[in-house]
Amino acid sequence: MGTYITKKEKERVILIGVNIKSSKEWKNDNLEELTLLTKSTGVKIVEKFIQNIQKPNPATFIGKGKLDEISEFIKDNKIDIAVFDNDLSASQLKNIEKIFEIKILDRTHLILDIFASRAKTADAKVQVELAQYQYLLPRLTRMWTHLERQEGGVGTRGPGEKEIETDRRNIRKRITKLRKDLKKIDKQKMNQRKSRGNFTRVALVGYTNAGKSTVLNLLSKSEILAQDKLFATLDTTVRKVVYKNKAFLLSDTVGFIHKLPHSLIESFKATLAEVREADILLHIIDISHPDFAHQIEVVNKTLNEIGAGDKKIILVFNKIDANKTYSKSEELLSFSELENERLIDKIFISAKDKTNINNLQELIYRNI
Ligand SMILES: Nc1nc2c(ncn2[C@@H]2O[C@H](COP(=O)(O)OP(=O)(O)OP(=O)(O)O)[C@@H](O)[C@H]2O)c(=O)[nH]1
Ligand SMILES: [Mg+2]
Repeated sequence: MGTYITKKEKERVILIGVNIKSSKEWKNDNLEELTLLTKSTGVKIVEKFIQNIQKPNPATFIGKGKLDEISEFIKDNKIDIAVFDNDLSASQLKNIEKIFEIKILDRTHLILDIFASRAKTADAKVQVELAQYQYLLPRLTRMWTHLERQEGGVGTRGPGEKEIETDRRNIRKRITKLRKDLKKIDKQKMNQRKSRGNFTRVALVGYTNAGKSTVLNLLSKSEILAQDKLFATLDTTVRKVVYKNKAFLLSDTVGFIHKLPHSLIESFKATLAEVREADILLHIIDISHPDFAHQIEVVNKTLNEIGAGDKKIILVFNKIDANKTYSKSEELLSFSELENERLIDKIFISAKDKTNINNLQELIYRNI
């Protein structure tokens, strides 16, 4: 799918979020996560806008006054892209684009874009492309046409702009083909899993950037890409780990995030099978993150969605080196979410400083 063209000049971006007063849902972190997500695409963030509203405007999501204010800012500051922290309906997208006259990305589009730029293996590429087309199909209007001058950059690693204008039928055909490819991948992966024998299977899960790959590297003495960037890992890696007289299989996979696009979850079911079929989950938590409690909830919710809601879990609180007050977070373990019989144990570690890794090994050993 689309190529990744590096532009000479960085695209200038504004971020837009809302605090919805009627919503009980966890709210706005001053767009911190959206900032990280956006930055990881290499653009320049020029300004952030947050509006407090009672409920989203059905036509334009944010209110009229704010729209005008932002519109003016866009013109005065030569902004190329506006990124929304929420998901927008097709008609909201179109309406806002008419007013702003620049490229609009909603949260799902942005995440899909990041996944597209990270996808390296054939499997990951098929899964991301399928999710992208599913996202685009209901949004196939002429909304992108005035952007044809622009090439590459964030938000265009989807199907090419020209392609979008061609028949929806072509895209449907492509989706059918990708689904077939995905089935083949599913089968291959299933056979691979069968051929691995009867080892106990342990899967690393967690919010993106929590330290899953770092833990895998430590426990299996291998070298998976671990990076300070969101969604560094898109594929599943499985390693055989031998500790004392026991061997088990340890897998590392794609990280979760608040509002992970549903189409991505669907496409990544094959990749996430390792989690679904695991005997034990090691839930890695970045305890140095101010929002880690919310991240735990997001991971639990996502586990339910992929059919892994009933797995035994060991909570691994990571990055204690970066959070000196971690002992206090023990209190947080009284969370209703964590008080169930699925929780078999918990441990505090630093994968970076290799603190408590022996105890983690012992803990896994005792439970397999
Ligand atoms: N300070 C500190 N940083 C850590 C620790 N463990 C991992 N990190 C850093 O956190 C960042 C993310 O680590 P990864 O292992 O790539 O995280 P991940 O969960 O695999 O992330 P994704 O694959 O993107 O979902 C890297 O920069 C790591 O070096 C730790 O114990 N302390
Ligand atoms: Mg990783």
